[in-house]
Amino acid sequence: MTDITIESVLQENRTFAPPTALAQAAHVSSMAQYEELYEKAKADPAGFWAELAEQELDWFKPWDKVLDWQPPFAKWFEGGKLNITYNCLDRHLTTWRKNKAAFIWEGEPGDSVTLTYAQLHRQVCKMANVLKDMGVSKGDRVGIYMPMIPEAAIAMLACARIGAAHSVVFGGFSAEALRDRLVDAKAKAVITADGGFRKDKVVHLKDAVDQALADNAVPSVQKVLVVQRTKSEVTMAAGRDIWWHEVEPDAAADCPAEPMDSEDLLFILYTSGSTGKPKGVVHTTAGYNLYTHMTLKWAFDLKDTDVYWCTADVGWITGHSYIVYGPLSNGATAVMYEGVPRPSNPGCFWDVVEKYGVTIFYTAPTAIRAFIKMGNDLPNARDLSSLRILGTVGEPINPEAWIWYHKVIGKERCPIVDTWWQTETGGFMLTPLPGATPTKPGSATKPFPGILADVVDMNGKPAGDDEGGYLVIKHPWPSMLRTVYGDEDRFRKTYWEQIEPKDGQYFYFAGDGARRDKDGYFWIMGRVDDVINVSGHRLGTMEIESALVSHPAVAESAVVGRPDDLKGEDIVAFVTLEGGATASEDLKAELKQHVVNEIGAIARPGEIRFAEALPKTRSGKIMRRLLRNLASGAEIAGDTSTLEDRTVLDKLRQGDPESA
Ligand code: 6R9
Repeated sequence: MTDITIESVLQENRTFAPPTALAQAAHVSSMAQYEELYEKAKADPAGFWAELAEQELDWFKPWDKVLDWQPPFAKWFEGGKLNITYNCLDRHLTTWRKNKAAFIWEGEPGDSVTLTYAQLHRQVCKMANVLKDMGVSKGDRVGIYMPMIPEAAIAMLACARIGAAHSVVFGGFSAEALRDRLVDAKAKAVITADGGFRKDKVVHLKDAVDQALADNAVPSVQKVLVVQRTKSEVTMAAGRDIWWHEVEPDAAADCPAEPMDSEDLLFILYTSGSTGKPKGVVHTTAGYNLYTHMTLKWAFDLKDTDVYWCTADVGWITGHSYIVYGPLSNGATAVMYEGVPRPSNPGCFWDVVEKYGVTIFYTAPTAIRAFIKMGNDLPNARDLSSLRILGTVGEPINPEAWIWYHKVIGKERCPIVDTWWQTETGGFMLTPLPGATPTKPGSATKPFPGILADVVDMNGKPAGDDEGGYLVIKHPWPSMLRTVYGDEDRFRKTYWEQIEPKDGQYFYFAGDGARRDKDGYFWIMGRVDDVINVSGHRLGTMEIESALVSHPAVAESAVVGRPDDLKGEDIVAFVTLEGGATASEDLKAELKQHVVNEIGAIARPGEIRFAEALPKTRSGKIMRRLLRNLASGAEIAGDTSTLEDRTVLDKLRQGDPESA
C-alpha cells in the first residue's frame, strides 16, 4: 500500500476556459506560452529570473551572482544595488505616469484622496526626511501601526527609501500583540495614527501604542510619529511623540533613495504560529521586488489601463505585496479602501467598484461567503461591468463560493485567479494566468513559472495523481523568506526539516495538505495541523466543508476532529446558515446525509453544531484550533491574540440555542 498522507474524497470536474478576447490581449495568452515559460524557468531558474530582473527592474549597480543557494539559505542577485522605492516611484516620474494615479483612496466615512505618482513620491520623500530627523537610519527597524489610509503605504515606502526595515502590525491587533512584535524586532521608532475608522467606530490606535510602550516595555523605541486621521483626543509624550501634520509642511520634498544591497532587509512581518510566539518572517529587497512585480503583472494581467483593487489590509502580506509594492513597481493605479462591509453599508465594496470603474478585484473567500449570505440584491443593484478579472486568496475557496463569485460578480465573463501563497513565500506560488489557464472551481491550478511545487509524503516521495500529501517547493524562488527574525533554528525546523532533505534535495514545507490531479492541477486541502483522522483515514478539512457549503441552507462551515474511542477521531461540523434557513434537528440529520451523499459514509459528521459565526483571524481565516478545543469540551488553549471577534467564542461556548 502506498503511504497516502491525506485522502481526497471530493472531486470537482467543472472547467472554465479563459475568455478569448482577454486571452488574445494578455501578457501570457495561451497554455502553450505558459508551458514554454514554465519549462524555460525549470531548466534554468537563475537564468530565467536574471533575464526578468534586467528587463523589469532598475538597478543602481548590476548583480554579480544571480543565486547563491546554501540550503536552506538563498541569496538572490548578490552584489546588486537598488532601492525598491526607486522602482515603485522615481522611475515612473520620467514617463507619462508621473501624473497617473498611484493610489485612489477612499475612507470609511466617504472622504477620498487620489495620489499621483509625483505626489506619492513627494510624500514619501517628506516622511523619509522626517524619519531621518527622528534618528532612524539604514538598518534600523520601524514599527508601523496604522489604519488603511494612504499614510500607511507612505510610511512603508519612507522606511524602504532610507533603508530602514518596516514591521507593520495590523491596526486591529491589541496593545500586547503590538508590544511583543516591537520588542522582537527591537524597533527604533513607531509610525501610527490617532485612530482609524472601522465598522463605524473609531479604533484608538495611539492609545494602544501608549499602552504598548508604557513602563518602558519597549526600550528600543525612541520616537513615535503620529498621523492625524480621526481627530480623536490623544496624549502626546513630550520628547517622544511627533505629529506628522506639524512636521510635514517643512520637511524637504526630496530624499534620494538609499542604494541597498539586493539582500538587505526590506521588512519583517509577523505571522502567528498556531502555538508559541509569532514568527518574524524576513524578506529582503531585490528578489521580493522582482517576484511581486512579475507575479502581479502576469497573474492579474496588469495593464496601464487597469484600476486594480485588492481589499486586504496593509497589515497582511497581501497588502504588502499586492497593495503597495507589486502595483507601484508596475506603475499601476491601485484602489485603497479603509472600510469593510458593515451593517450600515453592506454593499460598500460594489459602490467602490462602480464609482472608480475597478477592472481587477482581489478579495478573500471569507468575504465572498459573507457576500453570498447578504444576498444578490446588493451587487445586482450596482454596475459591475468594468470588472475583467477576479482574484481570491487566504483560504481554499469552496467550489460553490467560486461559482457564485463567477456568476454574480463576474457575470460569467471574468476569469477567477485563485492565488495560493503565504507570508513566507512573499508572492503567488500557485495561480492561474487569466489569459492562459483554464480554471477549475476550488483549485489554485498550477505553479507560477519558476516555482517547482510538488505533493509528497513524509519521506519526500511524490504522491500519485489525486493522492493527498504535503505541499512542498523544491527550488528556491526570489521572494522566499530568508529566515525567521532572530531565530534561525525555528526557520530550519519549521520549513526545511519537516521533510528530511535527501541527496541534496531540500523541501520547503508549506504546512498545507494538497493533491494534484491528472491534469497537474493543485488542490489545497487545508492546513496539515487541521487534518482529521477518522478510523485511520486522514481527511483534509476543505473537502468536507465544501460538501456542507454545497447544501443550500449552509453559508459557511468549519470541521474539526474530536477524540473518539472507536474511530480515533469523530468529525464535528460547525455550520452557519444562509439568511432564509432555520436551524432544526431535522436539518442536522439532513446535513449529515448530504455529506454522505457528496463524499461517502467515511466523512459523515458525528455532530453538527449551528453557530451564528465562526471564529476567524483578523485576516479572515477560520481558527479551527479553537473549535477543536470547543468540540472536545477542553479549555481554549494557545494564542488568541489574532482572533477577530471575541464574542464569537463566548456564543459558541453557550452551545447552539437556535437548534433547540
Ligand atoms: C497570502 C496569505 C497562508 C495560508 C496558506 C494556506 C492559506 C492562502 C490560499 C490558501 C488555499 C488559496 N491560503 N491562499 N489556501 N487556497 N488560494 O494568505 O498568507 O496569511 O501567511 O496564510 O493561507 O493555508 O498556507 P498567510
